[in-house]
Order: sequence, then C-alpha cells, then structure tokens
Amino acid sequence: MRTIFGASAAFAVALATSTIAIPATESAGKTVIHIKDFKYKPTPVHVRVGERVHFVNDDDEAHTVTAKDKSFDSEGLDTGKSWDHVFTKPGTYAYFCELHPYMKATVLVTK
Ligand SMILES: [Cu+2]
Repeated sequence: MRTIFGASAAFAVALATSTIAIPATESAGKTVIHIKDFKYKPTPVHVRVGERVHFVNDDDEAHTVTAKDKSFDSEGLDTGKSWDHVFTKPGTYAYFCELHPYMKATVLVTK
C-alpha cells in the first residue's frame, strides 16, 4: 500500500507541475494567433488584462482582425504581416475578418 500511495503521490506532483508549466510558458512569451487557411488559430484564446496578443497572417490572402464591436481593427494585413493588440479590459472579445466575414474567433480576457 505504501508503494502505491508513493506512486500516486508522485503522479499527482507530476500533474500539478505540468499544469503550472503551461500558463507560465504562455505568460513568459506573448500570445500569438496565426491566421492560416482562412482561420484564426488557436481560438478561443485566454489572456490576462494588459497582455499583448500578436496576430500573424500566414495566409496567401489579406485578412483583418476586427472586433465585432469595432473596439479594435488591424485593417488589412497582407501575407506575412503582423499586428499586436493589448487587451486592457476583461471580457469576451469576438472578432472577425472584414474581408471574409465568415472567419470568426474569440479572445477571452480575464483579470
Ligand atoms: Cu480574411
């Protein structure tokens, strides 16, 4: 029994460590959203207030990053161009591409 408990405790520690490592990695670098194949990847994205989000157009077409409520707008991003936005208020931000309105994605901003 002692061995089984020890093994599960070690497993729990490993789990806890990996759970902590994921957000630490995200906050260490900036959040990057790639636009590829007429999609924003990944979505939805979770960020903290004040965090910078970097959008990169990896597609052969121009795209925009435009808030549904128009609170932000990258305007046209050609192939290889990028655009940054800092989210200063908590909330759920739906955005889309003005050139291809069926392209939709979400950024969730928490304190
Ligand atoms: Cu587009």
